[in-house]
Amino acid sequence: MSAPPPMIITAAMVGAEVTRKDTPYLPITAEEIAEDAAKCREAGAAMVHIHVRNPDGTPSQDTELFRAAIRAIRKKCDILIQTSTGGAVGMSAEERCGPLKLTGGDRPDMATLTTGTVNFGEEVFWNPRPLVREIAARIKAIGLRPEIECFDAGMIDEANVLAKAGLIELPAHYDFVLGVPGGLGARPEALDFLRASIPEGSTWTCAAMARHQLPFVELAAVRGGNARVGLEDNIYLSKGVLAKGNWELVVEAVKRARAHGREIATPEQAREILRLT
Ligand code: KMH
Ligand code: ZN
Repeated sequence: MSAPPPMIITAAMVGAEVTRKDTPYLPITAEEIAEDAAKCREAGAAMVHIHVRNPDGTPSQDTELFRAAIRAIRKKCDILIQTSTGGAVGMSAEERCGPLKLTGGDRPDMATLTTGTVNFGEEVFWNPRPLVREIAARIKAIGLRPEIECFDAGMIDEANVLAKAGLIELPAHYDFVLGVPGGLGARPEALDFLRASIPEGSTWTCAAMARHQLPFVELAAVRGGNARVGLEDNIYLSKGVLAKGNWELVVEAVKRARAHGREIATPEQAREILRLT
């Protein structure tokens, strides 16, 4: 059997839900995001998944805040930048598409696309089909490939429907988001079912929540996939010990991936693996 490709480590740095009360290490400003992103790159991350925040720390999908963050990151390093179109629960499609208004040198390298509705803690991450089609069309219009966010198995089937409608291309890249309360649980057999369900030639990343994050880096490493770590999904390096930044979670992820014999992808290799333009 041939060796798996280098493993892509993504740092989900900011999110929309974690606050400075949860962890003082959450980056909020463009400068803070860029500084942590550069350290993530140094530690081995090939990509960052970013949200942005207003100066008071509340979640935003504002185009100009994304522009500032993207410029600040690119000034410091060559890490790939994936912007969220999920935003925060309750945001409109228009609001969520804020980063997709960035073109030319400020265009992100990739954007997320959630293909179905899911309970999200005590709330609902609302993704009705017309909204999903609209976001998919807008990602396509600026020439990006989406990362299909799968909080549940049916979201893979829905991606097939979008492909039939010409809104995304297959094979695609999927992110299996496991362990969100209300979504699919972080169980190894769930991961195995999902990866067996995606179209031939597709690529996948696993983003497991909270205490599952680092163990699932190892499962992904063994299964030849990729992994996402970071403060959006988990603020702890170990039980009761806060990670001192996204970079510290990347350091640990890289260590665990290497222990399972995986090489770590550079941004250039990740661009090729993910077929990004
Ligand atoms: N904040 C969640 C409601 C994404 O970035 O595409 C949605 C989310 C997904 O984080
Ligand atoms: Zn996100």
